[in-house]
Amino acid sequence: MSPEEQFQAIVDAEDKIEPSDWMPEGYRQTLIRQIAQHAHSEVIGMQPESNWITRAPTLYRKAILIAKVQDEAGHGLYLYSAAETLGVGRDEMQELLHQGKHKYSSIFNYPTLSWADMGTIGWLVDGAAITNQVMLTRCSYGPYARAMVRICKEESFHQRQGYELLIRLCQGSASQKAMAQDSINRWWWPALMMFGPHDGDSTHTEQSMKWKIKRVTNDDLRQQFVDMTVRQADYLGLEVPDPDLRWNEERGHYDFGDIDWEEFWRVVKGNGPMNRERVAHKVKAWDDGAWVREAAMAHAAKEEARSAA
Ligand code: FAQ
Repeated sequence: MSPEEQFQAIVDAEDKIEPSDWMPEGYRQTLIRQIAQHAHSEVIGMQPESNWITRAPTLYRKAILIAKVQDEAGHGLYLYSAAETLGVGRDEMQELLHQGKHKYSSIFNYPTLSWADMGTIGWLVDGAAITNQVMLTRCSYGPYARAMVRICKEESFHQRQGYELLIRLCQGSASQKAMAQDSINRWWWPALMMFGPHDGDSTHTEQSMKWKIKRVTNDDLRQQFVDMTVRQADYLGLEVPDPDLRWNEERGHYDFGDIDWEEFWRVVKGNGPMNRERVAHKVKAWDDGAWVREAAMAHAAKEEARSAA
């Protein structure tokens, strides 16, 4: 058997590929791209919510929001570590993100305009993230799959806190319910875009499915998300902003309207409502934190010298 055939046999047998195993260069590069993109999304994804920490309406909600934003930082760190096992450096990944050569999820380029957005992000954005990430716990690459198990547990907690926040708003005054409706109006379509282009337009799906990096296609995941979420919107008494949404008895799924793909590509290519601000803020945080990284390195070097003495 050639190394390629041996590799594919391991994947087909549902065994894991580990960092020291032989792997095709394309597999390595696909994983670096996807895991780095995922890590960057977690880190940039802290910005829309951290924007509301100082304005949380109660101490209870503030504590929850701080914990959630901190969790996202932690997810970024597990994922950067998983990417590093493939031979890419953390500083290199930061550099590529700052230069606009690495992507992050389109969803984080939209502004958070009201307190209800904290609920909607938990419900829809974390909800879409889990729908996508449950399949990644079965990814063929061991370090990524294992990181995803832990991340999914935390994401499902995030999803529930967001939904609970919206339940409270929807049981509140008319203006609180209107705030929740306005929020779902703005986040519904961007949340559906998180799953990526239609399968027919997806560059990587076919190969990634063969390598068992992805286990379910973009369109199938999006459908799963719609089927789950519409019922949750009904329970809240909120309208999903899609006039074409209806239950299809024959398919056993909801039919839904067309996504604005022009908007999707505009945001992915760096021209969404908040792209420039998000990257500028990230670069500033990286530069401002340089002294912390230098101090940590100096401390580690001192410790090493002390234990060698
Ligand atoms: N945004 O061929 P495909 C979270 C790009 S974490 C931007 O279908 P693939 C937690 C794609 O990269 C959210 N770009 O690509 C949280 C490719 O371009 P490239 C992040 C997108 O990789 C919650 C091109 O389009 N989750 O939310 C997007 O097979 C709250 C063609 O696409 C992950 O990253 C997009 N939405 O499938 C944090 C999960 N979609 O790279 C804070 C892991 C596609 O060739 C607060 N990633 N593109 O230049 C994945 O599962 C996959 O990468 C997909 C895309 C499904 C996202």
